[in-house]
Amino acid sequence: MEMESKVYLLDYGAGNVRSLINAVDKLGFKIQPITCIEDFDKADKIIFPGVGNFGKAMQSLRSLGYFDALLNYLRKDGKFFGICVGMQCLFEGSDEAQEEGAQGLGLIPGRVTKFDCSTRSVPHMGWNKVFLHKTDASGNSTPYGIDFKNHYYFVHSYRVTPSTDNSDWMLGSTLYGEDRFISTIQKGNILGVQFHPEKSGQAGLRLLASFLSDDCWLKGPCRTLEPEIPTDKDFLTKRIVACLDVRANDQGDLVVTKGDQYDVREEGQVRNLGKPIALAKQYYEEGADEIAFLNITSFRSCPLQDQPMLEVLQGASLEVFVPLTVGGGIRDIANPDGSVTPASEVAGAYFRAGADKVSIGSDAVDAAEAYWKCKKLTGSTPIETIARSYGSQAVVVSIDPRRVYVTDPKETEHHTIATAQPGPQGEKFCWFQCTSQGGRTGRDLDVVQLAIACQKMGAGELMINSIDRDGTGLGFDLELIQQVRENTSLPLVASSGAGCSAHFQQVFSLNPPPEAALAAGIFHRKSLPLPVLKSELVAMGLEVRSN
Ligand code: 1PR
Repeated sequence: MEMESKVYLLDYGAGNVRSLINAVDKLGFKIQPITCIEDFDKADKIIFPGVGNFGKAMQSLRSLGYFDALLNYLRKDGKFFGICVGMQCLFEGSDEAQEEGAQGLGLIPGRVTKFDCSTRSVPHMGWNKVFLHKTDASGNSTPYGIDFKNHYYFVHSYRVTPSTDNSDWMLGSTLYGEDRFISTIQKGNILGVQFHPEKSGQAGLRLLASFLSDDCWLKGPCRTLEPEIPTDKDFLTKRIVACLDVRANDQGDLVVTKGDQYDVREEGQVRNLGKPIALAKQYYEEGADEIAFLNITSFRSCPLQDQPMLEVLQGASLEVFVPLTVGGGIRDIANPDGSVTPASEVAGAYFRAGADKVSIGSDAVDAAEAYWKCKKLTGSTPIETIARSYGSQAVVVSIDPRRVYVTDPKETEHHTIATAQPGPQGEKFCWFQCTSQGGRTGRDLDVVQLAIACQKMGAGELMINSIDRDGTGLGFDLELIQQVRENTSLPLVASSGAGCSAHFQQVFSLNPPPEAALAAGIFHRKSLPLPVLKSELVAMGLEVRSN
């Protein structure tokens, strides 16, 4: 019977709603888009997965004529689930929206404001916990299946701070550093979360299922809990990213491969370590917090409709409910008829296919070099155009640096470090040179220059590979990560060289540490499966997400 209830999706086309649709589908429900004002009267339930930015969301609601219809629906206590910006829109307004007429729905007192980025990385990106402030009359302490034991996936730069005016709405709060913000709101039939249930693995699917199946605790008076909120420590986990380097092998099959210092051939053949979608599903089930797909032959030109990774993303997003990143070939694409598909359209195609973030390699190096030539932003680089349309959190820059040794820092104008791993001639200094085309071309740009320029352009995260460490199992290049860390406040993903769990512990012991660590070979070769890695990290005292 419940299968027939009309669940509507309020979408204004700003990013990846594919995962939410897939999650609802996976749970056995059907969801249909709202296409006209009358749909608000027909709906039994509405899900509003705000993606992108507050101003754009509110302007879209107004221009589509949905503002009043949604407000009426909410005032009548219609069943509603707002996700991320979809929850923020219920408040009075947001500092994110400069546009005129971008006030919020004003249902809940309070304003959405930005995290302070002087003390920690912004956006708040990753898996964190929700402290619950209410139970139902019977003392059920996991309303909607939300459980303090679980972690949920957050990605946002703006948040609402609890106040006496909105305390009756606050169902859950979360700490980021010492900053406590509202992460779940609920009153009557209206529910909202700052995190993404469709990206929060099994814990998120349980919450969605609870909303969809009416298995709610909403009826009857509730009791207010005043949980002890520790203010000295948040529960943001260290993320573990499983990376799949994808390319066609010599037989033309799309396979996951893996290089040693970027060389993916063994006895002349491309290493074949499995099929991309099957491996992604396996790593998701084993507890990967994120999956990255890199098209490592993206330097070959290929029109958008022939991009093999689109199909991979479509397939993976049916089965994988943690964030998906896709990289390789995110740039302006020349088509056979001479036309050009701009990078933001290429990215848009990947978001619609199910990606949450795109990762930009070679094009970021070009853009950073151009930036340092004139020290001005053009507004037209792929990083800028994609960040403007889809938000900074959706733009990762992937760096492929290699060490260049010098005996004296005066030999170069690049940012050098004194290294504890001297060069082949005993050189005691080095700089980290950016490369493009997967390490094929060395550039006159170092990682510090790249990181600074990309942050200015609006990138949301940096993935730091190392050609020297890739596939070696010798551990992450801690000096490289440290140098980038000291020069940017962007969230960092340390990559290349992981061989055992102690290597993760080392990289997460940097001060300040990177937000995530990525590995490939140890998972593909099963020398350190994800469940073993995670349990060893827990034993080492690190906050990681349990499956
Ligand atoms: O330049 O925007 O088209 O993007 C190309 C992308 O493809 C870049 O992100 C680049 O890093 C990647 N890439 C290109 N060639 C290779 C190669 O290996 N021949 N892969 C390549 C980079 C590095 C990581 C690897 C980690 C962890 N591979 O993806 O997964 O080093 O490995 P490990 O744990 O086994 O040490 P564009």
